[in-house]
Amino acid sequence: MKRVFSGVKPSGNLTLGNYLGAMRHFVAMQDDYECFYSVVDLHALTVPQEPEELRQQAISLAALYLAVGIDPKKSTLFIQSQVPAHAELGWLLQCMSYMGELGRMTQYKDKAREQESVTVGLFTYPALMAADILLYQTDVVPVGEDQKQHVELTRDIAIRFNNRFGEVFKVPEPLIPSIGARIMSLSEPHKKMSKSSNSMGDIHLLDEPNVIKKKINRAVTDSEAVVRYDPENKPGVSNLLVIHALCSGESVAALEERYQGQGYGALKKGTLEAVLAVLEPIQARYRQLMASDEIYDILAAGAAKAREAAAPTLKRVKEVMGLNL
Ligand code: ATP
Ligand code: LTN
Repeated sequence: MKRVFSGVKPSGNLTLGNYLGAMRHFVAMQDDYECFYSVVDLHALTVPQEPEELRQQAISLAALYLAVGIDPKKSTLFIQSQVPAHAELGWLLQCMSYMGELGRMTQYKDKAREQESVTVGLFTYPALMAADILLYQTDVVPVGEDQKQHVELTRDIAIRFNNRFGEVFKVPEPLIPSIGARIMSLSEPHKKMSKSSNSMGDIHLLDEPNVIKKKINRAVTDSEAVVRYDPENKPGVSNLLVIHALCSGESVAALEERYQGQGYGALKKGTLEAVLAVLEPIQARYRQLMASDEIYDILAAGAAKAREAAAPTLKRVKEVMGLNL
């Protein structure tokens, strides 16, 4: 079976963007691939975190992985910091990465602008992400559009490493969904919906239904009053159409047809119903999981499996680099 790896940072409340652009696909891939899914807490540390909050967010994210449908019998779910090979290979790959290529990463440039002081970890983060992926000899990395550049860098690092030291790493492919790879903010539809922005434009997976209603009702549209998919000229309306389509399982074209001649009120009402139909069952499962201790056992077993799967690659890397005295 081919292998899948992907990770989500425990850096805030997950958004509908995380779900539609990434996690929904994680669930769909479980039957056809051997999947490794991680709560990448080491990555969250690239910007300041409160220790207690980070711990809680890591557990909450693990519960959400399960609530959206990750099945621990099929997939390996684990917390990154419980598998030391990530940090170890991360360092080795930092020594195979160039300042120039890391400096070109757009996520770094965007996040660096938002920070008062920028840590070295924020800069070298893509080398750690490459380690996450390459440790498991991953074939496919399902991610949203914003992570494409990092997966491409991972490929470059893997190829460079293999050229220098021999065929150690599988060179992975990104898998970016054709629709929903970049869900936009409802209030600023030219920006991506983001879990760390804390605005009315972001629908969180754990938002109360009345909060979601308020956010969708206030979503920015335009003055044309025509429901048409045109991301360039009608980013707000197009974003609502994509969210609606992905949540209700209909095509964007079918929705354009359905809402023809109706105002944006009808589109927003339909979008709200579709979003709640997806999120309410997830929220119910999440509450159940958080009320039990089951999750700790699942994560301990996941970490043990991940440690075992990661060990041969790290051993081989150390051998070829001359670290096996
Ligand atoms: P932050 O805003 O804290 O940087 P993030 O949501 O961008 O967080 P992650 O939580 O690590 O970052 O993202 C997990 C996955 O969700 C990634 O594959 C990412 O590409 C995807 N993703 C994030 N935001 C969106 C979005 N708005 N639309 C589609 N996919 C998204
Ligand atoms: N960089 C990603 C999170 C991430 C990831 C990974 C995704 C860390 N390691 C490995 C896929 C594979 C982000 O910021 N969203």
